[in-house]
Amino acid sequence: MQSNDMAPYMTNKRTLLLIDNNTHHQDVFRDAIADAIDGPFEGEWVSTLAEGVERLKKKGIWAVFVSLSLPDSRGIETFDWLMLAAGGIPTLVIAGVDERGIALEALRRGAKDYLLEGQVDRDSFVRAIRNMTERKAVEEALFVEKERAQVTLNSIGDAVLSTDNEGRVTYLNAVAEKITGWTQSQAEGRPVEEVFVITDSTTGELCKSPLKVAIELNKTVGVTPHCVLHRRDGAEFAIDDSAAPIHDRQGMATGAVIVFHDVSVARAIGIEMMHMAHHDTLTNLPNRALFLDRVHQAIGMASRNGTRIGVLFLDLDKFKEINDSLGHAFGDKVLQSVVKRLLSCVRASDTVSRQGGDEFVILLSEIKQTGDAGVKAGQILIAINEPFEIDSHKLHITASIGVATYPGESADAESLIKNADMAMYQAKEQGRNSYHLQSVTVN
Ligand code: GH3
Ligand code: MG
Repeated sequence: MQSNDMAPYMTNKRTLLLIDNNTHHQDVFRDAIADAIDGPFEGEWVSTLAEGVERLKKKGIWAVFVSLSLPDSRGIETFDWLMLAAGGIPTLVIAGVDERGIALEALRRGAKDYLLEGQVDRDSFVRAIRNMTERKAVEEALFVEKERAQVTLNSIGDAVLSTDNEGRVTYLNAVAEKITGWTQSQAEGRPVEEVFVITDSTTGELCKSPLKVAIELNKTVGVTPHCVLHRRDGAEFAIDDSAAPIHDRQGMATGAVIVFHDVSVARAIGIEMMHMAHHDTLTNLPNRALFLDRVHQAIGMASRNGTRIGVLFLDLDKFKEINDSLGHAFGDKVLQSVVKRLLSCVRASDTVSRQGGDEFVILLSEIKQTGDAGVKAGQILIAINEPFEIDSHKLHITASIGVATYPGESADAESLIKNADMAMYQAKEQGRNSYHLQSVTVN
């Protein structure tokens, strides 16, 4: 409804128009207007449809009473013509005593009420005016309420989407339109699964619509964990959502509403922070904490399956000299190149970790016998011994490696790493560029 249509209702007097050539009706209409209690009202009357339509064009009419037997028009057509001219103005029809069927048809087509000719007296007009006033007040209150809700829903940062009981979309606010890529008019009446498409970010499987779950369980359902919303153009958004059933006054579910918001940035930051908390920034390798966790898990698996694991503790020899002669930044590049060599020596299921400085630890998650860990240590030494070419410098690097295996002398992850560390010191003491297998040194 536009504001200029509302203007007449804001003036003090409400003008009622009677379109009827029956003089008795005109008289009682005049009396009823004088007696109507919700006024002040003023009345105008004309005798033909043509005059009525002309009057309506001039605006300012609050409600229309129209007879369906006019000199220039009869029956339901009269009402249809009037509706075209009256727009949203509430209309009451006056039908002949044997025209109840036509009156009911007029109600179906939008008339607010009807009077049959035999009942037209002052009191029936007063009652009809009263009913119209009350209905109008309710409609206006609803209109204001709806406007308020609409403005509120479009002002909040969250997306809001609602459906009817069959899961067909009834409403989207502006944010929901943006995130789903569907406008209100495109989405209205479509199955919600078409408009609000969500999948589980870990399995990629389609999630059941939280709106349908809310209707089925008849209660509010919380966030669908890790879900991703697929916009109409294919873009994806991580979202948090919560859905609730909508009830009518009798408490019956009439649909559901879902509130959701884009958490892509927050989730990406969370994932990044999680990664940073468990990885070394220079090499992007798992750090000490994550490595310890992997060794815990590997020990658990090995004891369940009766298999073996090995831990190699590696420290570069005389690395400080590289830093001192070529600079710390160059030293960093050397560390990164060493990491590439180490990764190329192990299986994907093994873990290479940086403990700090020039120290690395390697978890061999499945070895057949203790000696296999030593063999791997030997292969790594050979790989490191290959000359490095970094920024046109050719370098010869060596490393010392300590080896500990499970089951063996170590009962848990911490002692396994510590024993490998101690074995590494043995290798250093016994000349570097070697590995030490707990009690045996190999050059
Ligand atoms: P050793 O043969 O006994 O292992 O002697 P080393 O010179 O390798 O010295 P050590 O292992 O005791 O110390 C490692 C050195 O690595 C100390 C420090 O100068 C250097 N370092 C530690 N962290 C970093 C880093 O992030 N980047 C660089 N470039 N150097 C580092
Ligand atoms: Mg060192």
